[in-house]
Amino acid sequence: MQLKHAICRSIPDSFDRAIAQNRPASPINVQIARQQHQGYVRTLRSLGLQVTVLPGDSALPDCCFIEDCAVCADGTAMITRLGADSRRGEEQAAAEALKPNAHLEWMAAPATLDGGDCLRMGSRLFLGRSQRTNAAGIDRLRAVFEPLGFEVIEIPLGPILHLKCVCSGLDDDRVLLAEHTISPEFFAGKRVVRIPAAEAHAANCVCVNGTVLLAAGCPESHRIIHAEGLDVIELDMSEFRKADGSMTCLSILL
Ligand code: CIR
Repeated sequence: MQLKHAICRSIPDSFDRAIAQNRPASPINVQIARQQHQGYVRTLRSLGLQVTVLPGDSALPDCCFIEDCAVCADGTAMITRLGADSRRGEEQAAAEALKPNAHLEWMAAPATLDGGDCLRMGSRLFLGRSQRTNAAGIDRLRAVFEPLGFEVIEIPLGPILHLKCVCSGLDDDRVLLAEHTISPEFFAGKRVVRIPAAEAHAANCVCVNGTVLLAAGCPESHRIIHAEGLDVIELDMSEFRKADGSMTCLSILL
């Protein structure tokens, strides 16, 4: 699938109060996060994407993780109801930005879903059932996308935050998966490219038209992806990792 656009959202001043499952060893440095975010946007542009960067909102410390606000496929964008209370409201700006490019669908309480739980590969939507994405959210996603010809495959995640914390698509046929996380059997019919558990955070990568944006400092994953015939660009994501985020979370790709 040829990607053309990305929607990103700037780092708010309050980013050092973003949700973190574990307290980081050192606090988030907002200035460094901004530099890393600029590097990410620059890289997407260098790969030919037209990137829209929405302003951050200090009332929403996690708002740069815009991926969680929508699931987009084939001209339809389902605007999510985010699983974390403190994040509700982030979806409004994303919806405004998506409106010119997509038909919008919405979800209502009690449904919750974070976009980081949804991995699209061709006509399949792999969907994590997680602390953030509940049964009603999954039902709503099915109601929107199954009539459009998508097959929705539910994957129970247990303690894993989001599905794409442990896997992402290299293309429609290849999934990058961190070992000892979820069963490769969920991806029947796809080629599963495994990376070592010690580099699990590298499994959250973005592939833009044949080039993979990979978290820096994961040499084995770099080698494995390169051996798949893909170019790799490493980006330092240290400040996003402290808030349990990484590469996919920072954009909605169209
Ligand atoms: C959160 O806990 O919601 C944020 N601190 C991290 C969200 C990361 N999003 C993603 O992986 N799609």
